[in-house]
Amino acid sequence: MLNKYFSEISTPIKYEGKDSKNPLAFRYYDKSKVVAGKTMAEHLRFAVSYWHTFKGDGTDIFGGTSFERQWNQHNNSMDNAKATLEAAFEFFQKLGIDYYCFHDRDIAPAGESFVQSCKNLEEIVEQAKVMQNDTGVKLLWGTANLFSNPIYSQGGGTNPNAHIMAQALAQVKNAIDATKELGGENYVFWGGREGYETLLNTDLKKEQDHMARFFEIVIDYKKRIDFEGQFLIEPKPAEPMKHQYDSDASTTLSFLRAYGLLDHFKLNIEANHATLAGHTFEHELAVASVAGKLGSVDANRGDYLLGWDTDQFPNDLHSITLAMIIILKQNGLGTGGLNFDAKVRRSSYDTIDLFHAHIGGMDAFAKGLLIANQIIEDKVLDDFVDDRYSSFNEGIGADIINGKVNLEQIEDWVKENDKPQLKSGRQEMLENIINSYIF
Ligand code: XUL
Ligand code: CO
Repeated sequence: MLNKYFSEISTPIKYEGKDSKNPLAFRYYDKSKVVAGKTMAEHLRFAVSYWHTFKGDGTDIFGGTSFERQWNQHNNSMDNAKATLEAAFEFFQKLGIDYYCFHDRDIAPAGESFVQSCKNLEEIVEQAKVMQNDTGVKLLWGTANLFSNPIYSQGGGTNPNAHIMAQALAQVKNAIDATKELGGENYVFWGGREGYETLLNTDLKKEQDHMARFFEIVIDYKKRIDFEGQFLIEPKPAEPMKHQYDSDASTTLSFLRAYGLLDHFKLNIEANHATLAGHTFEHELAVASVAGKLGSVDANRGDYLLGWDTDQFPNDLHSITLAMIIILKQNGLGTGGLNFDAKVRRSSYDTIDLFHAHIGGMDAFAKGLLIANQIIEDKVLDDFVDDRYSSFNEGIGADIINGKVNLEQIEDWVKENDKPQLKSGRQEMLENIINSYIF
């Protein structure tokens, strides 16, 4: 096992059970424990996000770097990128995590020219491939960073400049090639700057038509190179743009449906993006899931008091339990997983903080999985929900649903059957039941 950048951890993090007081052990995440026919590792498919964990340096809009990482010499060199890759694989092994996710410009530096950037990426991919083979760590998904380079300040696929749209497409091609080369199981589109700042200079129709064309071109390429990974779109309402086209799950699904693209995509739902959109995490997961489109999850959380994407590590067991109920009910995430799109706080200076953060997130989801599974096995919600709609199983309810009555016949029935019986939704009782499983 590599041992250079995280020497404070000498052996991989272990499962020690719930009574352990060791802050560097798992109390619930027992990789090989079988729950409902699958191991915890198979259910949860955790991934580390490269950009936050290895490229994050504590910078925020009020100040620069606050973490000094041994692998980061704060330059754009390939040596720096290679050292970062080594640090990454050492971290994966010591944490005992099976997957990672990357952005092209984080794993390899942008060069002076587009051609040079592509070469840099290819070179790093070769090294990553060797390290994946040596360690067994796999790529959950790759993506192209179409938001850092100033050329993308007015969008990638929706940029008003055709040259820039073309460059965005070319960059995506290379990022898909890299993902395919590394056996990536999915490829994510995060519409970083696909949106607009002001309608005064924006043709909304044109920009969405262009985005759809962008996807068509990429879908055509995916087919021709036989890339079998799942395409995922990650909704987010705003930030950096004021309005983003893929603002939430429902809007994204409508866009895909309107342009006939639905079959080619699933969604990557992020908890913090859900709350920024004015929804709960479980709402976004449920909207995607009932449409058969919940493909993967960016597992993080926001802050109730801060109105931006704080990308904190997930630790809210209530929210995680509700999320795991939805995931278990659709029989897992398929090729997707739980990617910690999360960063330690600016004042968490030490590399050990990266372990605490991930251990906490993994344990919270492991515990959430156990609780959710018990709730499902005991059918506490299912039976209630089934009963709540039972008036549609017979009589007028069944007739309406099965198209057996027209509007006048319905009116006649209502005239004969005045005053519906009101049945409580029992929200408080159900909330108490969920809590009784969590406590
Ligand atoms: C940004 C964000 C990205 C995506 C991947 O808000 O969530 O990190 O997860 O491009
Ligand atoms: Co994300």
